[in-house]
Amino acid sequence: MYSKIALSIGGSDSGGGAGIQADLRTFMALKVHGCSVITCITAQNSIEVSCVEAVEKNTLLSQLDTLFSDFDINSLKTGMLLNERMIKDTASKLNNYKIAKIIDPVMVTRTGSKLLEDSAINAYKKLLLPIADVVTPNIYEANLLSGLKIKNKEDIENAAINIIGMGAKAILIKGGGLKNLKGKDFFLDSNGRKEWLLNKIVRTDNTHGSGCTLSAAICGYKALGYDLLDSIKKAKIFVEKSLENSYKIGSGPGPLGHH
Ligand code: PXL
Repeated sequence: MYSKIALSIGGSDSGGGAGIQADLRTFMALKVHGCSVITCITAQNSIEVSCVEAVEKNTLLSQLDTLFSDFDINSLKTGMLLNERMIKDTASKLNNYKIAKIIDPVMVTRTGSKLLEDSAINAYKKLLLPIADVVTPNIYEANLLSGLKIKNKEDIENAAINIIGMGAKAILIKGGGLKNLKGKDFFLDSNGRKEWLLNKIVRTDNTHGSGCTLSAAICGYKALGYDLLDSIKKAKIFVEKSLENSYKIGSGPGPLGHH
């Protein structure tokens, strides 16, 4: 029990539904020890993000150095990385770690708050996609990374090919942002292996943190030793169950019940 370690590099959600908090809840549910490198502090509840503050470079790098100097970390994921400076600093360290890296290119919350400055999109493409074992954009993020305007399944497949061309070993584009593609995600890897992954649609408004939970669960299953596609399939089932157990705590969308 708890013999594997996963690391989440991302932002704190004071509401406890997304970001680092969702990731640690996910790791715990999978019986993986969770470490965290906090990149930003957000002040948020279920309806708004009222403040975002990035940590200093030294605070970011020290968290990474201190963890890796002692722990045998098995896998890591990145979430909110706010700006180009933070992406550069993170990438400079990640290059040295020979473990599975799940890059969740967090750009905006479901309520429309920006979690990434516009100028940082190129830094994602240049610095993080080339070292990603898998990148997990939603439709909105896939549009920004690929420069396409995704409307249907065919567009998703084309965007995936485009983004794989930036150097990621694999990509999972989450279809949920399009009405007719809820629960349908597209996987493609650099060997050309591709698969549409389908899930039960869980009817709930309490979806805050579902993207974070998916990438954290992929990271957790990778830490436990599953191969990438199995980790993704298991992570999708984990999200499905957690959505079934989601609950409401404020006046907006509530968090998942990590199960
Ligand atoms: O869901 C993306 C996300 C990531 N990180 C933090 C967040 C959110 C969404 O609210 O708050 C800190």
